[in-house]
Amino acid sequence: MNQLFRLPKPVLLARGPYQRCLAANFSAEAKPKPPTAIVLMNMGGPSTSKEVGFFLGNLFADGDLIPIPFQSVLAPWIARRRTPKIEEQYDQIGGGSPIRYWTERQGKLLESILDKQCPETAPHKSYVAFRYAPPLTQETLEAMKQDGVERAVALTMYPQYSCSTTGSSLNELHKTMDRLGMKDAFSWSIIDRWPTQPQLIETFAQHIERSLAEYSSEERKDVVLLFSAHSLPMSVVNRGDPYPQEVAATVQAVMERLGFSNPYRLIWQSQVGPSAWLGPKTNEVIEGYAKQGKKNLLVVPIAFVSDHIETLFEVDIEYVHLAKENGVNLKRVESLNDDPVFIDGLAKLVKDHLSTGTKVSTQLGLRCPQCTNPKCAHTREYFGKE
Ligand code: GF9
Ligand code: FES
Repeated sequence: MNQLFRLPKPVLLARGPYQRCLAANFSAEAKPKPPTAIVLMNMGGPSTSKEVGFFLGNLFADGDLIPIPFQSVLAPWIARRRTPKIEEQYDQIGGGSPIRYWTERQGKLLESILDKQCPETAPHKSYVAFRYAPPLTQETLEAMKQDGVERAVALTMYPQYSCSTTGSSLNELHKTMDRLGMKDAFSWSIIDRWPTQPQLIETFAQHIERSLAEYSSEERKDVVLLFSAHSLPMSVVNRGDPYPQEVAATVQAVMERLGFSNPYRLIWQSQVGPSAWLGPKTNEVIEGYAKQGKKNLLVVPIAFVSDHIETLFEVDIEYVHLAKENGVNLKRVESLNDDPVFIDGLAKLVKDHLSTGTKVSTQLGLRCPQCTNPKCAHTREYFGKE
């Protein structure tokens, strides 16, 4: 493992806010310890339906996600064309995405556990860096600078790594620091994937068990578990993206934990446009199993850790409706959100990361076999691989 960050500066007085408060009283020189930043990365979502246009504009401008020619000209045009329909969807789930609420809450809860469990790196301060909605990477980096941060951990909130999700966030982080002249401002390490983190698996398993308990005992063992993840374009899969394998690893671990109590499939949702996407598609799976006479389907969103449009609209409204039309009962397990078992797992993840001195995972160093994106090389060079 690479030795990465500067060792913490020696602290004269005992740690913790109470002690530092005393230090401030007795010694003008004793500076407060700078916080260890934990930067939670995700795609973000429009907090109100008014922000849909801005969100989509950023999404279609992301060359790591959607490489289109004349992107800076075409992105605003495509975004504007799609905005009304997506605004309507957000209106149907209460007028906006809850992802900022959940991510900030996850960060705050994480902070307080880490301050108790890791006094060496305390105080910890959580930040959110979204790819397509505020707070964007630039805003977050400026806040960190303002707060005197020296040591920072980039924590992806996508458990499984894809170049279209975590990869894009990391490329954006590096590019924004470069643009702002902040490449020497912080000492970084990265938690880039955690598809089988034990408490992640435990929380999924508990949420499934809680939902299964709602069926009668005769029905229960025949409930089909549908692990549904956001799909990828086949061009991304064939480039060698690690996401399908890592999502499958999560599913396997959850089913092992459940003792393979129920029949299950890993299926893929949210395909858009005319190009080929990874399947089977969740909507076609619902229709297929309805035809085969299945009575109960239980959807488990396996690639997001909090509520978002793909669960609240696509599953809870669209797929529930589709299932009803096809005469099959469809339910969804609760998202992880602020479940204490899950948050404790996040804390364990960060604690282990800080204590081992890992800079990036071994796997981050290996680019997709067919990667032609120069940003992927620059990012790895900067964060410590290649
Ligand atoms: C994704 C998670 C995993 C076209 C948009 C109109 C493209 C895309 C994705 C992958 C999100 C969340 C994966 C495209 C083009 N991608 N979505 N890739 N998204 N949409 O390449 Cl957990
Ligand atoms: Fe996967 Fe570049 S697209 S490393």
